[in-house]
Amino acid sequence: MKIQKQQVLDYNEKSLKSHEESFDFLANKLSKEGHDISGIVSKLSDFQVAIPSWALGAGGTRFGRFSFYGEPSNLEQKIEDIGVLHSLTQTAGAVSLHIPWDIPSDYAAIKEKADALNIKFDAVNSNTFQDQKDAAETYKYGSLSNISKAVREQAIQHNLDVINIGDKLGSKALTVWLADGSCFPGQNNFQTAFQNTQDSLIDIYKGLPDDWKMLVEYKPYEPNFYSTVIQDWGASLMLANGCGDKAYTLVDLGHHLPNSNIEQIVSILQLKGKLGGFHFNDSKYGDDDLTVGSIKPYALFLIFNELVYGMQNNPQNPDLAWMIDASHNVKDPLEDLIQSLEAIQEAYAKAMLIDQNDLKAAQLNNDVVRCQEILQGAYRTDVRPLLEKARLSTGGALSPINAYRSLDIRNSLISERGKHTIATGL
Ligand code: AOS
Ligand code: ZN
Ligand code: ZN
Ligand code: ZN
Repeated sequence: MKIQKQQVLDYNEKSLKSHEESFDFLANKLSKEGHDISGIVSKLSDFQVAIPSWALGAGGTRFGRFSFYGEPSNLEQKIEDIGVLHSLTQTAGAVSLHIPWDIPSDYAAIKEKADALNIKFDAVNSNTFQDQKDAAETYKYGSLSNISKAVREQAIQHNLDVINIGDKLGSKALTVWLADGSCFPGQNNFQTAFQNTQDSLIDIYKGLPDDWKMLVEYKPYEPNFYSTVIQDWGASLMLANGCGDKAYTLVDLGHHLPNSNIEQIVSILQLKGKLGGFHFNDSKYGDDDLTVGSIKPYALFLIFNELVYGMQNNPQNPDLAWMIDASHNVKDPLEDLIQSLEAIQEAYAKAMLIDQNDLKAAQLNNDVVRCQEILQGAYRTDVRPLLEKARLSTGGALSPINAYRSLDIRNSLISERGKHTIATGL
């Protein structure tokens, strides 16, 4: 499955005029207000988000899994799906692999396929939350934190193997997310579990190539419901600091207790130069992994406001690994990802409309009302014509979702792959 450039051009043809009208109107208005429209549009075109390999099939819940049909059943097909997303959105220029779900059987062939579709390999994810086939030790009671040295060593070795796999593909980061924790009070010694985790991470860190990063993801609960070893950004930051300069905190939007001020966390981590990566999704209750922007788009915008500020003012913080970590079981996964990519771009574009000088002046005057007006003025702007322009300038579709439907991609995938295919993942 591969979308040809001409198909997208033909599809765009009929909406071109109405796009131009709405773009000109908006660009004119925003330029008068002092915004650099071509600068914003080119930043939008440059912004690339990695697609998680595990989101290309319909996600499961612990109760069931319902295929959306035509799912990719191997890594080649997953890359092809991302190629479809990238052709339409021009924003999905990377993939984040999960090992062992995505071990390549032929590295050269996978690289060639990804290169041809202009897809890079972003952070690779290790998996010590499931027992692997034929493994000597079990992760039932934890991995890097386990009281058993043999289990810890197995988990450390797995992470080193993942680095090795990623290295062959051109990845430059390892994401570590641990399910380690306890379900009942007294089950674990908190200090021992934390110290074991730190020591294990240091062993992994020692195997990290010089130009790699280690991204330490945190999450307050699930699958453990009493305690999680890396429960929050504080724990993650301590562990990253304990490893060294190449270790950073990774923020997954769904990994916070209700009403946490995520934008503030993001902001302070950037100040400290320790924000390494992002898992975008949305949630109503917990780690719901819903489509980005589907529940709390204003919160997403406020997060982007801090990210934009950080990108402009915090040279001490490295470029971020932008990734989506969303999946569920009622939408076509590719349509879902298109919606997520659009929501990310929209929040980014709106955040770039915040006049940081005006905002600073209002803050210095303690003009609270004006501060809110500045933020909400940007938020209320319909920036979709800017997104369209960014896509158009790089060969993408004016409306990726409509193009996906009008090109009937899902049915092509079904006829190519068959109906009852299952993508690896959760
Ligand atoms: C788990 O909750 C985390 O979000 C991880 O990023 C995990 O590796 C990913 O969701 C795949 O299961
Ligand atoms: Zn995540
Ligand atoms: Zn998660
Ligand atoms: Zn999640």
